[in-house]
Amino acid sequence: MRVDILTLFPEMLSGPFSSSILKRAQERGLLEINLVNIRDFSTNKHHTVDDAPYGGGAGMVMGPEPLFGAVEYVSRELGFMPGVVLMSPQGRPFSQALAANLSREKNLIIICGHYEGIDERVRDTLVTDEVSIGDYVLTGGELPAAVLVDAVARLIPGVLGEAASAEEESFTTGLLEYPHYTRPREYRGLEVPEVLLSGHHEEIRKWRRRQSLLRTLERRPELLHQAELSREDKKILGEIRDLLTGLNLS
Ligand code: 4HQ
Repeated sequence: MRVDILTLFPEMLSGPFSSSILKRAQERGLLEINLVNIRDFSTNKHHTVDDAPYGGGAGMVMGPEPLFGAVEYVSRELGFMPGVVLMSPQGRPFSQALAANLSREKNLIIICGHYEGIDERVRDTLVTDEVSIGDYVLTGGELPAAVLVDAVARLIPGVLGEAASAEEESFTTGLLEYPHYTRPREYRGLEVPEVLLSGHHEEIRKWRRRQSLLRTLERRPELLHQAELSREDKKILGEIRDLLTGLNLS
């Protein structure tokens, strides 16, 4: 996959893609990240990219000209117009499902806005997908773009190891992860749950599933409505609910 990221601050994005798994994905030719400086497409003499809003008010708005210039430059290079994603708090909430859909694309252009945002005509004519990474306000779209690319890239076949992608399958059931432990078996008096040391694979599997369900019920109960639950899961949840009812917390 090739991703062209249009930004006024490319230096904000060189770090996140230069280490670990995303670095290796680029070295292996599975991922290509192109940072495009929007300012390079300003045609006025001071190379400005923003202006005061029509109708008045505080702040500045990124004008259409450099953004159209940058998108048209990239699409001409590609020979076609790929999906154009705008990072914005007004976008649709980013999710694992959206990451999975985007990971099937050959190309993406991502626009990182700054200041009060971008001229609405860019949204109306160039943007195919407006995406928010959460209900909080950042200074620009660069960190959201890094989050989106990270979540998408790890789903591209070959980017994670074989074992990790099989794990992915089972985790995409929509539950929270069970607790993990490694050596030593006792640390400062804190012990690893006995079942994990037992070597009883079926008991370990059941314990982990129960922990996942318990954690999800406690922390993110709304996830249980979407999750794929087996008969066994429903039985375990029933038992947990009975236990909590028995305690009669109130
Ligand atoms: N911004 N999810 C403001 C975000 C954001 C978010 C990006 C800040 C756009 C103009 N983007 N600029 N949350 O807060 O995607």
